[in-house]
Amino acid sequence: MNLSILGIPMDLGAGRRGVDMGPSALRNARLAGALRALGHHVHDLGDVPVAAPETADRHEHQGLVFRDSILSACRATYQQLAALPETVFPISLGGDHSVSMGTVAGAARGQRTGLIWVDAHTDYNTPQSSESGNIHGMPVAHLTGLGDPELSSIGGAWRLRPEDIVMIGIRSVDRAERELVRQAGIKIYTMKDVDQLGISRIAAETLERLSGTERLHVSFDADALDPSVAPGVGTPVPGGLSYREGHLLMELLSESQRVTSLDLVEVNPALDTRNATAEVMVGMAASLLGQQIM
Ligand code: B3U
Ligand code: MN
Ligand code: MN
Repeated sequence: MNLSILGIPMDLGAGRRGVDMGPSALRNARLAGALRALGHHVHDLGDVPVAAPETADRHEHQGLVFRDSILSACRATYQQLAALPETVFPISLGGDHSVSMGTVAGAARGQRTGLIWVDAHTDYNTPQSSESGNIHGMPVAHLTGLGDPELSSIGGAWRLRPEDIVMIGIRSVDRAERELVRQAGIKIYTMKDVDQLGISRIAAETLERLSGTERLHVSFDADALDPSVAPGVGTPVPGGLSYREGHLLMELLSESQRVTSLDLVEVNPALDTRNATAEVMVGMAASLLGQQIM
């Protein structure tokens, strides 16, 4: 496959600094080499320009911290990805999860797209429901058309349908956010569901549910994994996916040959131990892109 890597060194959407170094950490953990070893053609597009928090206008547009700078970076991300040939598989490197307002819309190429959101959090806050004002807790709501009108139209008139979203690994949802997720009808697999059903059944149900979509995007937030496996994240939540649960999910999605794009986000090297979290995430990408045990 032709893979294109795009870095979005963004930490404006998160409550803690340092996640802007995620793209460097993932490249340092030999992302491109691991994927080339699987036989792919890998092209690195470099990084999208993102304002630094020290110089950006924090101006809290209706409670949205750094809204204008995040909007510009997500628009630039969208434009780069939307311009790629349809046969190219984009891998976007965050950055905090606000980048996905641009990556999912761009990778969709205007088509009906299923979204597999692997995360401890549902990231379905609106500016009204958010308790923090941090935009990385809001990307999915904006992708479905809720919230700030400009953030929700980064991909023009294209929208993600709530019935085309499946979330896996969930264990931290704000009170008002929970109501929004329920109302929208998004399919959620909490960690309790992972424990009870097992990840292989969840993968099969997810693929079945999203069988009507033309494209399939995986957005992998490092904090979906247990903090013992992925310590370098800004908002660690105990009780996450094990190393093998993460890999098995990626392996089963890989077998389906239906996934068309990927995000690796929320890797924060400033909070990591010897780049372990970036290395684990590179492993997840390799499993999604065909690496097999035997
Ligand atoms: N739900 C909280 C916390 C949060 C969301 N995503 C992350 N943290 N990484 C919020 O701020 O919206
Ligand atoms: Mn997230
Ligand atoms: Mn998260």
